[in-house]
Amino acid sequence: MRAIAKAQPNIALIKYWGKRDSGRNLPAVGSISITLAELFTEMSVKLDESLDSDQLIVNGNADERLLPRVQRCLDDVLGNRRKAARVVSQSNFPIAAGLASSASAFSALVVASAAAGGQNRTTAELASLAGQASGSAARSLYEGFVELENCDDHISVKSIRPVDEWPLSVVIAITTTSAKAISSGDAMEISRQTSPFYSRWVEQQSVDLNAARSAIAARDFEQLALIAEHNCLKMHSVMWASRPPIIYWNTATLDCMQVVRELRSQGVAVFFTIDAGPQLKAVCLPEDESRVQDALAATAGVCNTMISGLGAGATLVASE
Ligand code: 2P0
Repeated sequence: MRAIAKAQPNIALIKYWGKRDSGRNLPAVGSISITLAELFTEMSVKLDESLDSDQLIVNGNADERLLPRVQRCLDDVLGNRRKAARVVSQSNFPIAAGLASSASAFSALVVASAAAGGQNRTTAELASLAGQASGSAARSLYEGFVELENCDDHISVKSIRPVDEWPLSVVIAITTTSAKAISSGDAMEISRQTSPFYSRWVEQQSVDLNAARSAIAARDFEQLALIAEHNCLKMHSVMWASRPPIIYWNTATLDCMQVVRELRSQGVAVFFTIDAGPQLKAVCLPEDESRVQDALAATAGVCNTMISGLGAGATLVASE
């Protein structure tokens, strides 16, 4: 009746932005991501009939704001006649600040709650349930390079290259630890309804997915760099052209982009990507990670840096 799961966030190289079915949280586009190794969320779920109601503790504090979303996810996994749950989540990185904390949190939540309920679900089922809670969470069930495909009425997720076949490093430049002003779910909806670029974004995504898939298959860093930066800037262009505009960057985000481009012009294999927040993620070869980290740490406005390799999908740590 109690289980603990651990999951890592993932960083999209070809991004998910927009939903085709908000009720079932189905994405409008496919995406390709890398699952990280060193950042993680550990989630404990205890089903306990002596509890009056569900409880959620995030990093040591009761979290009433996130509770309804967690309850919906528990209902999806266990059914709404389930016992009350005590859910305790601990992450080793800032949450709700564009570091994909919902991906690690909800993928860990589905794994832990299914195990606490004595269920034996396939990874594909768990990914689908995680995706209902948070689109990007479906990818954190899988290791290394992961593709989420949009099928007729469901998603299909798989690892397209395991970690050991192409180890890369990710250097994260944290430019603020405050929570973002607008959730990505709300921002996606504003983009869908108001951005003149949204329909083109959706139409063109398969071209970017094909290019990234080929680059990953060939381990062609330069091609992956070009398509990932293009796709990231295109997603942010969709947001900037929305009404009201959605601008997640700060000046340090822009300075970090310049630093990465400068390093690349000096021959360092590195590219950037930025999600729904002001943090910049620089993807590079492991031998260059210290150089990239030093350059980003020395950039004005960067308050912290973190390094991660690529890692495994969500795992069950304990169940009793
Ligand atoms: C991604 N993002 O592919 C994109 C890039 C942010 C920018 O998926 O509404 O928290 O819960 O399905 O998964 C962040 O959105 O959104 C995200 P919901 P989620 O990683």
